Amino acid sequence: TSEKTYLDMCRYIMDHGERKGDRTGTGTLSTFGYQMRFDLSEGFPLLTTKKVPFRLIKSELLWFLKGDTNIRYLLQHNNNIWNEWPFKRWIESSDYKGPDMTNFGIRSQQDEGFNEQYKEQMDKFKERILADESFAHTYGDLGNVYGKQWRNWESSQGEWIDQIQQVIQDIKTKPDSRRLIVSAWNPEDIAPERAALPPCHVLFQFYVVNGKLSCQLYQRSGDVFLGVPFNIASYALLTHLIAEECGLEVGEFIHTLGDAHIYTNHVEQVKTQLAREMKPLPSISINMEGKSVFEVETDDIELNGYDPHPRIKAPVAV
Ligand code: DHF
Ligand code: TMP
Repeated sequence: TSEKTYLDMCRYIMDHGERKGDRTGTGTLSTFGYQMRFDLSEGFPLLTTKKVPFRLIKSELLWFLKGDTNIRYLLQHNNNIWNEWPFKRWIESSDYKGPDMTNFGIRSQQDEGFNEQYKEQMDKFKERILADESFAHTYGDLGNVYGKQWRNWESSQGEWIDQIQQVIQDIKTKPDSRRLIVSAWNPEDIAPERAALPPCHVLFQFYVVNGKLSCQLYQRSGDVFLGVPFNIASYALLTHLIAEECGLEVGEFIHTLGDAHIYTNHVEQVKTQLAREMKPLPSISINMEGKSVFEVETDDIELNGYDPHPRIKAPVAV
């Protein structure tokens, strides 16, 4: 089944991954170049060997599709998955006057006293983003990340390109096209002052045959335990949404990874997960009734028959 291809990748990296250092100082087991294929007609590829919070995947994808890059929308939907990166910019700014938060990602795991201080500062930061619009404008924005590149790519001529609108138009009018591509990678925008994190899911391409829409993603860097289960479900959902809008059935999602890694502090969690039995995949239903993919709301997307094993916690490398 679809889930097995993910578990096979985990096993492969555990057995054959090379020890490799990384930007965050955590350390990884890593392999370069790995491809997974998910037949979307078989079921929705949300892992059952651990609970993956679909609610967060929905609100993150709708946030991208709105062209939004500010975590305020995510916080309004009680979604905390992007908080660490704007928080990092905040505590490194001259406006921040609280206790020293340098290297909070690693220190909060090692020092319980510090962890208390960190949680307090993070809570204050979140409250301020929600309450203070001008603070949110300055410190809640991730910069030129997915929402910007997908919906508002800025051309050298000072024009704005809506890649999602354009690719939908092309799928409808030229389904045989071999140019059905959306790119999030803009070499001009990967400098730290322009984007909090250079895009991980860099480029995707659609393909139409026999009335079915398939999608392939190239992801330059994949956190196999934490990020990748989200990425699989997110692109599967995007494929469903665009297929629905274009009057097509869903085909395959093909996930191609560059640096596919398991962080050394996720190894025990991966072992726990690999020891579990897979369960049947859930399905999704989307109620679009005359709405475009840009107007869909979280309540229009429903997950059915999801009965996963319990959640497995793991720290995120910042
Ligand atoms: N950095 C790193 N090192 N790994 C990532 O996966 C990652 N992902 C980002 C941004 N930066 C990243 C955006 N996506 C979680 C999942 C996806 C994600 C960020 C974080 C995460 O922490 N998932 C938890 C649940 C979190 C919750 O319930 O609030 C999980 O257990 O899956
Ligand atoms: P990097 O920029 O040094 O590659 O660090 C980014 C980390 O975040 C890396 O572990 C990959 C992970 N990641 C995902 O796996 N999926 C995502 O969607 C995002 C944004 C990040």
